[in-house]
Amino acid sequence: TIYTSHWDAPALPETSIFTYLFPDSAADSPLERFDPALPAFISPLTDTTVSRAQLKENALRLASGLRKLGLKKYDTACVWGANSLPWISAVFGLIAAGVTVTPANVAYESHEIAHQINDSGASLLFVDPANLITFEKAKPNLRNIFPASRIVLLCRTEDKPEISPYKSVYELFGDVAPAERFVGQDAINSAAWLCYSSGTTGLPKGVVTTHHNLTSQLQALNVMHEPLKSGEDSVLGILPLSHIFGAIIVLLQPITVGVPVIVLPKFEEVSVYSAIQKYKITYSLVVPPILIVMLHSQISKNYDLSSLKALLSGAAPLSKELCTEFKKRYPDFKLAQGYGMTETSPVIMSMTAADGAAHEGQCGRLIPTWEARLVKEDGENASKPGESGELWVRGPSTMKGYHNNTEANDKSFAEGRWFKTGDVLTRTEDGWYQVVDRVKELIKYKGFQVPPAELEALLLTNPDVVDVGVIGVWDESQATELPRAYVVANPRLGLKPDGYAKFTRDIGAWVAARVAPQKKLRGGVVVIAAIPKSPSGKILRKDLRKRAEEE
Ligand code: AYL
Repeated sequence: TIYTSHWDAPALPETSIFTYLFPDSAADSPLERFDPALPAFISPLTDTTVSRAQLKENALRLASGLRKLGLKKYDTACVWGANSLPWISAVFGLIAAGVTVTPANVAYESHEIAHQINDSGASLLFVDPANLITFEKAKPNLRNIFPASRIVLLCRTEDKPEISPYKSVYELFGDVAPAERFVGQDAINSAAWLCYSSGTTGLPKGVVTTHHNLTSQLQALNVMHEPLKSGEDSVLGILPLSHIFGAIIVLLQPITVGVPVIVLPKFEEVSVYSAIQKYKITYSLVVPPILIVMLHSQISKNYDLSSLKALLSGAAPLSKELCTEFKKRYPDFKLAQGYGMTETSPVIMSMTAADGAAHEGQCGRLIPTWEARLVKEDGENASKPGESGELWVRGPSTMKGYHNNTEANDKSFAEGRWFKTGDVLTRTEDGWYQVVDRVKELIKYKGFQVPPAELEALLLTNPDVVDVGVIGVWDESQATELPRAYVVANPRLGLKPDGYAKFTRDIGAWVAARVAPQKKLRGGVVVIAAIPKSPSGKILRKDLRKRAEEE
């Protein structure tokens, strides 16, 4: 059985994401055109508002500055920083110039950013001044040479550190010139975004998200969404814009409905509650650990949060139990859930806020444009309600493929361009889905991807470790998985059980010094005699998971 969405199919324009969002004429885009003076993005930190008209003009000015630096359509640039207005300016300037955006996690360590810059082939870097020290460490490992003109600071011109040889993004602004156009096959085939995801196995890979992937996704979201109302609603922008959830649902979608986003660098209780109160924010995108913090908050009662109508959670499992507890504490907020992946631009399933109460623990119904199958272990499609199977999907928002990686593409796509998600789901008779398991090796810490293969490769470079297997262990109190390493100690250490505590502490600290914080071994380090492996040498993570449950 092949399932489809019960919502109407949207029109699927073949144009660039920039032209779609900021049409010059009605023929350019099916989107409604809103008052150009409406606020698009607001920063409570600098107390600055950017209107829709300014956003577009800034993008066109930056695009011409980028052209002066020699950047061309189809080039790639990396944007590396926390959520901020300069970050947003940089990204819209790049898409206006037809340059592919590869956004990097703000907390990356030097080898992590070097991998993304090298693999993506980025030839320009927008960087948060706070990341300059880490960037200097990464520099010797970069394949592209970055002259000072190709390193641009994500900060206000007036805040530019005096000592830095680099310009701020605003100093690149040139004259307003037309945006690069992508029409027909060019829009279907050209990369707009290049996020990094490990997929079902291995190291982080570039996910080629085309212009058409994005416009199809935004069209689909706007069919199924309860409309956010321009002039009434506003969105809290705390999720990292460098992750696909933030990029599409926080950065782009509000523009399509004429609603402002209040931008903050991260979830921090005081600044978030103050912003909700001050800007009367009505809608927020969240991940489950944020709901846990709100659930146990000692201070949320000191703020007027009554403007908030709904929260939409995604990127990690949100249990029925957490929904119930959350609703007890905050009965006036509607709570809904969505499901998707970087590879699917990202939403596959979702529900409206109004549906949330009746569907706790479920992740929604197929949004428009998607076809889905649940493939059982015997290769047959599940067809009965409640039967579980691996979700395979097909639709115009499926990535073009992993960047320069035929092997991973061959593994991820089945005949007929079905994309294998690596997640196991069930479906009710009337089309509601629930995520019940994951058959891929990916770990998720608070919605962030933690590829175990990456931690394993790192740990094998430690001379005290001869073998290792990494899995995620569930922590109910934080509503997240935590990465845990099982390690075989080098026999030359002559390690005895009374030395395990120090050894595992040292290993944990050694890893923590080398990775972004979400990849720390918060689930612990466990000494093991041998890593369970299949005859072909593959780590049997199922066995490690079973062991973790028994411990
Ligand atoms: P990536 N429940 C359980 N697991 C989930 C869920 C969910 N609701 N959403 C995502 N995952 C897991 O690429 C799942 O294993 O994308 C999936 O394969 O960082 C993996 O996370 C993908 O991780 C939405 C829809 C946000 C999608 C998203 C972003 C998905 C993050 C909001 O409404």
